[in-house]
Amino acid sequence: MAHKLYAAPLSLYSGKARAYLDWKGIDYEEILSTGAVYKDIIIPKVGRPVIPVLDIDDGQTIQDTTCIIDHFEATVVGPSIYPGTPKQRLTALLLETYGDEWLVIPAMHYRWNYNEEWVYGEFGATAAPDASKQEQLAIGRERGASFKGFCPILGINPKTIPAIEASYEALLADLDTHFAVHDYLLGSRPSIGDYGLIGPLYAHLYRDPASGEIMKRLAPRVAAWVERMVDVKAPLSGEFLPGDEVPQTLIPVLERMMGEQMPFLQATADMLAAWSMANPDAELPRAVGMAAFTVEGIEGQRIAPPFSLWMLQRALEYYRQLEVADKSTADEFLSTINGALVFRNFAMKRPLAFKNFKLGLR
Ligand SMILES: N[C@@H](CCC(=O)N[C@@H](CS)C(=O)NCC(=O)O)C(=O)O
Repeated sequence: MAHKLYAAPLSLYSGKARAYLDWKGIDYEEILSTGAVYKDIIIPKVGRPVIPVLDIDDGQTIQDTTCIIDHFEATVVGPSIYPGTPKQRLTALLLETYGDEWLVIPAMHYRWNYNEEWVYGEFGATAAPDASKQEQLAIGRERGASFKGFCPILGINPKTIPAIEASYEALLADLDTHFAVHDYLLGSRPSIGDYGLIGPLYAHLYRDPASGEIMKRLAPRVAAWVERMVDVKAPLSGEFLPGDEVPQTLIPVLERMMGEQMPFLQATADMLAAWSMANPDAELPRAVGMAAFTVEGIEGQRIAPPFSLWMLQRALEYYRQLEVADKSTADEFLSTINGALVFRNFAMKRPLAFKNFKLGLR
């Protein structure tokens, strides 16, 4: 019996899981996350309405794309999407966090400010595939409203929008230069970093029609990378670059992450530490308040989710556990990246664990 992936074409993290499972050559069946599937399967198993969810053929249920990926990385022999060398591995882990937890900002902005009507239809077609187009639109408006409602709390507003667009266009330009030479971030094999980026860069920024038009016009090589990622021609193929090389073309991408996301993550970590002192026995909330961020010189405020810290913790723990020689290689590499000092000195006072579909203090 094949594994079952409960997912949807319009969903950011579904795109990440699907692209990975296809490259890894996993036998699975994708099941659309309709209203009935949420009610009868997802909510009873996971406790909240979220996709993607994977039912493994042994009866286990896995939620969170990183956990889905790590399950197969641990159980399927053959090529891995985790590079084995320090600079590449660190780059890949950092860019997973950047894609998963930061590029959600441009993804949500372009979806809701350029594709709103279209995406209501998509929400409706997902929730009730057998309903009429008109019914789907009505259902989609209702379901989509709560997602659209995330925009202001993600820091998307008239003051920040020009900066969010300028930053996204600069990122596209940097990635377009990179993909002129390399098929994936670190060579001819996709890494966990590619899977972090594909979430926002596929469903919202490529597949939503008005966003896709922008990407194809400004950065056709990024669009071609998206197509390579989601339409897998040769599972389990390719190699990472030899000699632990991280192409120079990725430095501006890492610097953008260090400049925009890393100070925000440190603010989130500080807020989490204060929150956990004040609420020693409470369950972790999805956000521990609002924190400031700066994009292209413009300051905004957005919700500060501990989950983003759990993602960053993966990179931090990898970096801090390196043996002496690898650690100095990583340090030398980080010293070439503007803004990376915040990462090197990151103060994560409250380590986190993600267990039984819940994030908690470790
Ligand atoms: N970090 C998770 C995120 C899953 C997620 O946020 N999925 C979105 C759809 S793309 C969702 O269902 N959001 C609703 C919610 O979390 O309440 C993952 O990698 O799977």
